[in-house]
Amino acid sequence: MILLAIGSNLESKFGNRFDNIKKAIYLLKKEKIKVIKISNFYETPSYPNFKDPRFINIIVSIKFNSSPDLLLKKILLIEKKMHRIRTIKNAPRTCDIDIIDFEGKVINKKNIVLPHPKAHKRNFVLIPLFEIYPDWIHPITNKKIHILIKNLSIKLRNEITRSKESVILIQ
Ligand code: PH2
Ligand code: MG
Ligand code: MG
Repeated sequence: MILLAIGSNLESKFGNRFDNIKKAIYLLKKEKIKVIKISNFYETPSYPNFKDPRFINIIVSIKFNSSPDLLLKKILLIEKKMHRIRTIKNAPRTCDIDIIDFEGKVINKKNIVLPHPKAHKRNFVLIPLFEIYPDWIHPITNKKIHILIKNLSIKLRNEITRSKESVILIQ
């Protein structure tokens, strides 16, 4: 299973935060990346910069028959097409795509760390992931996702809301 987290907290020429995520999913498909499941949209504050615009986040699972490096290359290309401008760390962005899990691989390289090193601490990863894969297990700690969610602070569990808007997956 390959899991991606997609987030947006800035409008772009393609539209609002929801439009940006939909456009990113469209661009994944255009890159011949098969999208298998999509969670609902979730809204959270921007961490750690609470004064920045709030994020919309989503988790998708994909089928991709090549290496994590090639996937990362395609992701960076899509972020560029989404007019993501890289300035300071955690600056608001039109589109951020992170690889959360790539078939349980554990990789520690300069450009790619798997599973995503913060995945187990992030409400905007765990809650949408639980929605589509309630049996997911963290590849390093082997903890089940419901345990990881239970380990989040009450604050983190409360400050995430599911949006009414959703993506309909047409295969
Ligand atoms: N991504 C970050 C930093 N902070 N906060 C939220 N709510 N959602 C994100 O996707 C996010 C973040 C770094 O990529
Ligand atoms: Mg990120
Ligand atoms: Mg990223």
